[in-house]
Amino acid sequence: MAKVDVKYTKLFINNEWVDAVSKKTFPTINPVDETVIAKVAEGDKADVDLAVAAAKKAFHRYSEWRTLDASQRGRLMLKLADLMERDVKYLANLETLDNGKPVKQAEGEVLWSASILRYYAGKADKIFGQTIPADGEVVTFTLKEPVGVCGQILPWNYPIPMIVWKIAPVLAAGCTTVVKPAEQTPLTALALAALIKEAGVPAGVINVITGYGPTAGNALTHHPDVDKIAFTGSTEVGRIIMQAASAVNLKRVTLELGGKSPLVVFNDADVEKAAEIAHRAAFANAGQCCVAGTRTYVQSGIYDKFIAKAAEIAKKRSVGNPYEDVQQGPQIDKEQFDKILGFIDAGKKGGAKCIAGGDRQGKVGYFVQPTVFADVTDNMKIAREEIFGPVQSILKFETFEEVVDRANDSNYGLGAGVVTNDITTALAFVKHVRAGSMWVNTYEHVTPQTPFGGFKESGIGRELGDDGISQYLENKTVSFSLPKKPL
Ligand code: TXE
Repeated sequence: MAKVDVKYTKLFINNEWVDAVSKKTFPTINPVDETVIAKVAEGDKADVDLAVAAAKKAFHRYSEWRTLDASQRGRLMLKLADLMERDVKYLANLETLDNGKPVKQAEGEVLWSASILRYYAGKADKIFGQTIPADGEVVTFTLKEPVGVCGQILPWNYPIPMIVWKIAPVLAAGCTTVVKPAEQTPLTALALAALIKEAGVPAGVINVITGYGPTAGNALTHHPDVDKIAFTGSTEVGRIIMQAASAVNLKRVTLELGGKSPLVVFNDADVEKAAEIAHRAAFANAGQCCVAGTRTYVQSGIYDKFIAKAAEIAKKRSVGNPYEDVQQGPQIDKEQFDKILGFIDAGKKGGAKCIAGGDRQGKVGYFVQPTVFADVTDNMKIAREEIFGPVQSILKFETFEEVVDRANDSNYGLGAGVVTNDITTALAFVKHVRAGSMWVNTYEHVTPQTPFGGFKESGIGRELGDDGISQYLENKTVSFSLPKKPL
């Protein structure tokens, strides 16, 4: 196991490291060997109040942050991206320690996150309104203004990318924020906070409160001085957050929630390539991916060949110590591990055919074998609910119309994929399947420029791309009365 120095375990408020008001701490666990890595400050309402006050002060109309040129906000973001690249090894090793993902993958995620900061850095001084030919004797224009103090609640599956997805548009738009990382993975958010300070971001602009959802998270979503909540996590908590956001004031809300995304393979596809695409779609990040393509629909003409290949690839997938050259580390925690094994059990008992994996791996740590079920039918639990683990369900279909209906028969609508060489089939599929991201002959291609988010119960609003920043802006309309209509 690599030795990683855990440098930061306190709350980050107003660019200072402080203990929780209660002095309480909570343990963060290494999912490889189930040992305690560190004790981290357990923030609660009193700490959230302090952090929101700091964020509010930093958003005051005459503050350093509000009076900074927009281009300078971009410069700070570029600096932060450079610092992330400088510390890529440290950040990746820390991420692997806390989350369990393979360290090579973690490195890629740090670099990808830096590219997102750079994308939004370029936008900082390109946020502007319109002039509008309004009726009457007026000159009318709009101003795009920062939405204000934000509260941002993060999941544990991609800790570094998730904090960057959230803070990049905050910085570009000129907002301020209080971030609450997931309790399973608090360490890299704190390491990033240190870089935010080093980059020169003024005090109070970004604050990080580590702690639990029902306490710290709840205080943030109910705080009267928070103008907007951004959340990534389960649909269940998404509903709670939406209610909380309207309980005290009326916060703007963006939600990025769960999924049960379909990937459809037509008869004309190359079976080997299609099985590889489907494998990556289902197993990336140990299946802990909101857009994971976990419902693999395969047309009957190639079904038998496909399932044989899918099982072969899954059996070869390397699982083990994430500091070694493996494709998959452990699941995040005991709760998720038990939940996934429960789903595997339900798959077996429900009549699906387990053709790869089907059990835990080893005796210590939260490792699960890459598992493939064939002959899955639409009403089975494993075909309907989000498993969030390395489990692929393969279902057979006959016709285009049938599979479009079945793909859409879900409360979720985050991602969908299609593998075919027929452009008409691909475009018709893209048009008729209801999901926020569609991939043709590939899967999970997410870039800084591409809006990301869900239809139906997979969420509200979009992150990344132009849409991502618009969720951090208010549109103010200004009309000047004139003695006569201007030219
Ligand atoms: O999520 P939670 P959990 C799905 C996936 C997974 C399931 C449960 O199916 O198996 O959710 O995971 C904070 N007020 N996804 O329990 O509880 C919490 O502290 C305010 C999909 O980890 O939704 C954490 O910071 N905040 C997903 C964050 O919400 C609250 C990624 C997410 O935790 C809160 C993760 C409350 N009342 C899980 N309760 C994706 N979309 O990628 C909890 N939190």
